[in-house]
Amino acid sequence: MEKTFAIIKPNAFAAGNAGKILARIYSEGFAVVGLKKLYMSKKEAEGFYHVHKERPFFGELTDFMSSGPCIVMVLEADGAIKKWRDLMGATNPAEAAEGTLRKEFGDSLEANATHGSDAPETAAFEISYFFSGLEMLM
Ligand code: 3AN
Repeated sequence: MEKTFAIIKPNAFAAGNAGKILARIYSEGFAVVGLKKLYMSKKEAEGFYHVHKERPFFGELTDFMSSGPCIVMVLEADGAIKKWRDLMGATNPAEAAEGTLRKEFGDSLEANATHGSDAPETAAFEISYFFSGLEMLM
């Protein structure tokens, strides 16, 4: 079993879509091994997205991620990293396929409803950034 890190971003949380997204997570067969609501500070968002710090959208992205509460999660499944990215769909909701979370709940490239790790190394960093071992007991 593989673990991945996921976020229900501030736009989806504020719109009241967290429940629908969680229902999809369960119906697609993920185990939710960690879950909490938090309101990231700007500094916490900058640390989380440090790999993007040279990108032109870094300021806007970290402003958005610290603009309201979100839900951070650790999801487990066979091939969880790819499985979750497939369920999310393309980064830009306008390009995301029918039936994906970003198509249904994304508002823009930045407010694209969900985040997911893109590789085992990033999943390990992102999980440990937000969760302790104790918070993932099953
Ligand atoms: P993904 O989340 O699909 O792996 P990345 O890693 O390319 O996409 O981008 C990280 C986050 O940065 C995305 N979730 C998206 O919200 C945001 N982002 C990516 N490109 C842009 C852009 N051109 N303008 C604003 N935000 C962007």
